[in-house]
Amino acid sequence: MLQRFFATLRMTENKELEGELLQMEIKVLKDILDANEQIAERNRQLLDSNSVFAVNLMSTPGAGKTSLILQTLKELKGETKIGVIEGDVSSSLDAEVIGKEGVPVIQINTGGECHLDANMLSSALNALPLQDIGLLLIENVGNLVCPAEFALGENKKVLISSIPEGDDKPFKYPLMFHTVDAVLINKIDLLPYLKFDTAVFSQVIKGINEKVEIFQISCATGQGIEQWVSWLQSQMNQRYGG
Ligand SMILES: Nc1nc2c(ncn2[C@@H]2O[C@H](COP(=O)(O)OP(=O)(O)OP(=O)(O)O)[C@@H](O)[C@H]2O)c(=O)[nH]1
Ligand SMILES: [Mg+2]
Repeated sequence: MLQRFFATLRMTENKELEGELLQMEIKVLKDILDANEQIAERNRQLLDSNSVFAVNLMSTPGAGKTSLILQTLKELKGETKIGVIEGDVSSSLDAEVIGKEGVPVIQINTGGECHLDANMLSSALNALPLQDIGLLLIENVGNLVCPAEFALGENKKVLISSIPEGDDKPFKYPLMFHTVDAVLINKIDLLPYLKFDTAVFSQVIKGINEKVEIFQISCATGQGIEQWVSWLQSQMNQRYGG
């Protein structure tokens, strides 16, 4: 929103003024990200003091974030106490779906913002019974740009890419692919019907981010969910012990 505001201001014939406005824009954005990082650090400390492992789930709209949360709940419900934060521009539809599973869930409506930020997360954390939670799944707003820039205080960032989106997204949104710890290629049950080269896609992602973990999953059939969940458990164990 802020970037749009500055872009409009910069639509001037005066090159000197345009340069000054660009500098001002860069400074304002840096200040916003610095302030966000400070709050994210406080969130990190709060989560850590309660031994809560937090995962920030990001994707385009409809790639399967809520479906993945449901599958993860199904696999882990007996073993790990899970809390969920649902981020959407508006509505509480996803929180209602998750709430039916009997886990604590908080809906954040960003009211137009295309991402969650650390301040929004801080309010939601205050409303959750953190002492009773071992794993916190945070569904970010569906977007491949802004969520990559705003730390929340999470332990891991996970991107869900889905087959219908096409395999060119790492070229178009490199920061997102560079930022995350794992990429889940979802909807692989649709591979027979759509053009998507998973081998090339994985190779391109590794070129951007050599440490990233890549899983092929289907939230519709359950394929690959076991591998994702066992990676998640190993990350939690590394952080807080088994
Ligand atoms: N075929 C197929 N459909 C899937 C799969 N995973 C999710 N879907 C469908 O994709 C649609 C979107 O899934 P959601 O889980 O709501 O996606 P989301 O990322 O939470 O969507 P937003 O919250 O709106 O951004 C739904 O119709 C799901 O049933 C999958 O593995 N295969
Ligand atoms: Mg959703």
